[in-house]
Amino acid sequence: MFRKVLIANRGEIALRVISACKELGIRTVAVYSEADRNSLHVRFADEAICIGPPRSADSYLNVPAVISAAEITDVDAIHPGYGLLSENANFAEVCRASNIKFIGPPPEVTRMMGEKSTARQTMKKAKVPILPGSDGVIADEKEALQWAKEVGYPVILKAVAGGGGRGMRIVRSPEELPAMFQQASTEAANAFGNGDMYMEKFIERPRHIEFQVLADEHGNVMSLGERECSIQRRHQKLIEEAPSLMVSPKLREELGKTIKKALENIGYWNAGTIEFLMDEDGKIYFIEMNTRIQVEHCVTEMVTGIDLVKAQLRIAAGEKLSDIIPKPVEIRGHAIECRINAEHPEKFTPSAGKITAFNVPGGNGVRVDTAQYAEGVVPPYYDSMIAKLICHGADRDGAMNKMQRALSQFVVQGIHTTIPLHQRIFEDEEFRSGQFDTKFMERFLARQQGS
Ligand code: MV4
Repeated sequence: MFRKVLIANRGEIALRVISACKELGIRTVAVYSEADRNSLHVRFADEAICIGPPRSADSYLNVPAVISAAEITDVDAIHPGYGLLSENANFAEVCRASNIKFIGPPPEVTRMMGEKSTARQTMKKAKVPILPGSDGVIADEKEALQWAKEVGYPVILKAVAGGGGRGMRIVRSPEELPAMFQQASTEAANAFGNGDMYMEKFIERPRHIEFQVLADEHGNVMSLGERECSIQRRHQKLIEEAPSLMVSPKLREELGKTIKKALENIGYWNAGTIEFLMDEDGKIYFIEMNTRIQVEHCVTEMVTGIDLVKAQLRIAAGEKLSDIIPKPVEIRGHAIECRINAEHPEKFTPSAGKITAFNVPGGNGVRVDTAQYAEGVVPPYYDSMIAKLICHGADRDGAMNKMQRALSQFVVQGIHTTIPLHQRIFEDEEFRSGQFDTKFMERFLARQQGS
């Protein structure tokens, strides 16, 4: 096992990784920006190094600064958390060249999955269901028109280098396609330095369902079931749950097997998430793969009892999956996570500042992952998520009732948070029924306006 690990992140995920390291007897090094001097990840790590000014580009994304910190403190490995450098294949390559173990998949696989149309073709080859669409990159608008005719309108144009909802255009007729293709491609070239586009059949009201996987460095892959992540606003997830009401044990088992084979072929290792869209008929299609630990990993931990971050560390240290998870994975009960953001609950504007009072709920089946505290400060430079509240129940109703109780005991004063918004969602009949899709928040907010 590693002797010492550097955590190249901040906030709740930095603390989460420090916790996993502590439980495995690994020493920890925090890195921090000038805005994070008083952060808990700095206080709870064994060592801490300031790597630059507040803006992420000048600190947490500064590869030479992070690598220097790792060399000065003589760590064996770096855990990147999520966001920031976690899916940066160049960073993983620099780690490799510096003889520091990157806790994540090999850079070749990260780079391939980052190219969304290549990821699509790779999954297709491995018999993972994909949407009808283009084979690889579309050369020009003429080819785009041909693909759209074959696939059938509506279609969606996506940037090969995009993901997470950026660089997409829905096209409903051949008349509007040429202009949209040019617009989207120019936008993608400006945003990502790559204007390549691909195309898929557009699903009007999809559900977002994703499968968690773990893979060791000896060729073994395991599926840990799915999460339902359809409650989103502007591609920011607000609530996630596990399992999905829409995934039958048969689908879970069969898709799990297909995913396992696909990732064995690719030579994947460490933790990963395969994203799918589910259409109105319950059919499921691959869209993207995330090669990192995700924000919402906790709901999977709650229903499987597996510590995913400890598993990441043990995998990176060379252990076998069969030693880390010796028994068949069982899905027990139901877990729901609320992402608590420092935002105005109606205007969704960021709310940075000093927290004056902070009470975290607890009790059986309640988990709070946060790096915040009373008198803590939410800086304006980073993501607005300040806490995750995760509740586990025997079934979905039990988890929802526990969440309502826990939300009512979660006190944050001095800044605005999304807690009141979450409370209203948990009173909503459509949400409670479990029969929703990715358009839920639009309908919900319209209903709130009306009442
Ligand atoms: C789609 C789609 C409909 N049809 N692809 C948005 C984020 C990116 N990961 C993929 N996205 C979508 N891709 C096809 N073929 C609709 C979306 C989409 C969406 C997907 C998941 C969760 C929320 C969403 C919100 C708007 C659009």
